[in-house]
Amino acid sequence: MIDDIRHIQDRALAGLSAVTTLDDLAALERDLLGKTAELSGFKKVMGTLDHDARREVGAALNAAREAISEAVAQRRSELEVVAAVARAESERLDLTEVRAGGDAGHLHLVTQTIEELEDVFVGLGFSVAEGPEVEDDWHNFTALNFGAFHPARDMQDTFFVGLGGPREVVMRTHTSPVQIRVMENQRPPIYSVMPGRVYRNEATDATHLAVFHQLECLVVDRGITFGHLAGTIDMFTKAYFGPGWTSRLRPSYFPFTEPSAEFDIQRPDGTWLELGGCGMVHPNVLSNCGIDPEEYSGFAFGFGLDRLAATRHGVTDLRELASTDIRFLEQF
Ligand code: FA5
Repeated sequence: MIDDIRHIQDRALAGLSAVTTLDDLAALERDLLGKTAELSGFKKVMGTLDHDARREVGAALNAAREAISEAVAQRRSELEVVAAVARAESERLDLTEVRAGGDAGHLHLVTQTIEELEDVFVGLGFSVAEGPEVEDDWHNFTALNFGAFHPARDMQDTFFVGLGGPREVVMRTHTSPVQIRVMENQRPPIYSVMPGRVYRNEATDATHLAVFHQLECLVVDRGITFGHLAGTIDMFTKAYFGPGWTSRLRPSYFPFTEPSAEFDIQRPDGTWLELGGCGMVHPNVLSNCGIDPEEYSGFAFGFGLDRLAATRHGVTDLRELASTDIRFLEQF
């Protein structure tokens, strides 16, 4: 009887290692360990045995059931791994697939716009600078002449980062902090442009995004006037859009420029687009960066790149620029 039990156990283990699916394993488990299993039949016979023989057969039965249960569990975990690999394989997306027609993709419209504008400004003798998107309060606000409780801080709804003290680290709300970084690290003459991504805690609509792009322009030199500012804005408007386009300035307020203005550009059809802010760099800002405002003056302007690109390419909803729809993206 003991030999029969061992024999059943050996056959069971061989059967288990031959099973290749989880369903077949579940069926085999029922056959081997269920009520109608061959091993269960021995229980009936045990009643007819004497005490010692019963103990011996009982121990052999338990050992066989245990060995088979362990082998079932072991085989189940092996087959689960096989099934998970097969599932992952069937769900695999080929992200390297080249689309029909051999179009391997191209730069995003906003990136193309940044590169084109950099070319315009580099051609005029400007250098290109960059700064971090996670900024400290000093560069994003304080050095730009926003006092601690200055109401103008609320002009730009800010995303705060949970680092440092309360409200000490922000996602930069504009590219103007890069002006500060340039002036802290470079002595005049400064002729620099600073493109980059900025963040505002704003509801999005056709003309507003929460993550968008600006290009900042900073000039600091001896004898810089408001006329240089107006001329530079008009010059780049024509260089980027074409000779039929013009610009205008309207009085405005920014804490870091004095006087300040907003500038609009006029399309050939006569309509205006509000594009950015500008002004003469405030003497406090120059002093904050260790530049003597008695000796130097400067101008700065900053504008929305997404709005600029959308206007030139006839995109009517800025949110499309953040979409991943290939039918939209491949037009540019
Ligand atoms: C500023 O951000 C100032 N730093 C500009 C500046 C620079 C002034 C240098 C003086 C000197 P403002 O918040 O107005 O200003 O934003 C400038 C431009 O960014 C806007 O005119 C607009 O074109 C664009 N812009 C602002 N908010 C959004 C938005 N939510 N989505 C898309 N574009 C935006």
